[in-house]
Amino acid sequence: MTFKFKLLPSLALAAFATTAFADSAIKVDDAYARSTGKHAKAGAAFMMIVNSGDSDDRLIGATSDVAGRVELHTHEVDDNGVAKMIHVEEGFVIPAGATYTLERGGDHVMFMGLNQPFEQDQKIPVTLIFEQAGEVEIEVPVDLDRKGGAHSH
Ligand SMILES: [Cu+2]
Repeated sequence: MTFKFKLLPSLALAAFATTAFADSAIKVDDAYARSTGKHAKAGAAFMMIVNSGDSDDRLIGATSDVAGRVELHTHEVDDNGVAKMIHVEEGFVIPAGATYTLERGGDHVMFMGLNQPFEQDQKIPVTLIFEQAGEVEIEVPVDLDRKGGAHSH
């Protein structure tokens, strides 16, 4: 009988943890990740970041066990019309009440030095680090077939 009593507190704790996460002003929708080819050493993740809070937040970094380094990147087209990726050290401002989109040809989370190439439907654990919301842990499904915008990575 005591067994049942011991079980209850941990269940209550788990429920609390879920609620705490749901209360965060930051929510991530429609995330997916991709890498190119079987020998890819790099990959990228794209997503929609929803800030339902009253104050601006800022995505300042990301970490993941799947890669040696994770950076926040954007694309810029230089004077010769060549698109290149830039490491955005100051991160991305997520305005209050707005949705900020990381998409192909634009801002993205970059994985460098992959431990192994991404496989279709694999879930990539990523911790996003926000100035206000702190660390937000997400799982990003790999979708190699997904079509991007006009630009490819
Ligand atoms: Cu990049």
